[in-house]
Amino acid sequence: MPKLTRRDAVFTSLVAGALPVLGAVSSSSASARAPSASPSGRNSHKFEMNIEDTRITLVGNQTFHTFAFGGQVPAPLFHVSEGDLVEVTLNNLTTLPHSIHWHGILQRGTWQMDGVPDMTQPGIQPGDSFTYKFVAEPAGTMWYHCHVNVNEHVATRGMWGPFIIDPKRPSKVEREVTGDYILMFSEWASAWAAKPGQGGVPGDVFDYFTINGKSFPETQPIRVREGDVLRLRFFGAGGGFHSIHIHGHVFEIAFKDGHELPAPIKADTVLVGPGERYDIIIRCDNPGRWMIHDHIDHHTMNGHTPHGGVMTVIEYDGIPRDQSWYHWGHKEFVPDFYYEQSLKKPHGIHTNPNFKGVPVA
Ligand SMILES: [Cu+2]
Repeated sequence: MPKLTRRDAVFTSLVAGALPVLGAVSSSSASARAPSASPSGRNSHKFEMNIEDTRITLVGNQTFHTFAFGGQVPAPLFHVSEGDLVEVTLNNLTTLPHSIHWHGILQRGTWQMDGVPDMTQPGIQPGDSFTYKFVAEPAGTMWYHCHVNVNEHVATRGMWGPFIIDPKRPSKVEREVTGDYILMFSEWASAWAAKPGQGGVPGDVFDYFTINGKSFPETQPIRVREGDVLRLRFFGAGGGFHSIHIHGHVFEIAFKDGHELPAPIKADTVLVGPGERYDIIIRCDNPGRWMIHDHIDHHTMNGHTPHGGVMTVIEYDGIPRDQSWYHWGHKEFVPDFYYEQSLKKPHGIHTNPNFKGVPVA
């Protein structure tokens, strides 16, 4: 096993090679090169990803030590088609063992790729690498996370990212969608912020709450036009519940854990539990400025300060944003905060500088 020192080489495209499990593939990388077709007619993707010690900032001065896939929280977006072949080589550059569980992916015939330490594989030790190979199925909103000491690594160290599998045949509502957004909810106990290798224990006091690793006002607005049809993909990425309420609209809960519901549920609030995904469809038919927030009320605090945490806003085009009292009146808008631009790019793996942490020596 060569010593891995490529902290900056978060992703590299691998050269074409033979896959003993899945057959021959060629490369697909963060540069969004088109995937290749294997002899079976499936597209194939080959990625490499590091796990790094990083420090992210949730909001203000509140930082947190993370073990970050690709150096970022949330981790890079995997976006592929149903039935694609995926090969991911994971390099552990940290000082603790890790793995990846591909949550929601069936691993038919590849149960050894399920990423559970001492159950399906040994943990990937510091300095070691492991290559996962599997078929991307079923379609839907899936995700990936470490499965070593999940109480710490998933609950408080940010080891999670989205894995979106497009269906071979999109449904009617999927064909209507004009904007696709990823919102991963989690919570943080600041007592453990600077104590990697510890924390995530019963009785923890969670005092910071985030969407995609940021607390309001470091979250971003969702900017829409009247007539847009939004798909918001909610993920319970940490160990807590999040009761997500949207003002001014009746949305449809259309997918549960990636699977389309036979009868969508009309609602204005959806409770997202740990590990769950809900995809909701919002038809933008009510111009204005509308809150999206966690209705577990203290999840809208940053420590002891109200007006933070899991909050964002739907801003319609044409509604003035320059009122002096509007909290985000002079906000510098950061695109792709919800991977909404990456999701429109060709299939592959998509990094996101918004989520990049600072390396920790
Ligand atoms: Cu881990």
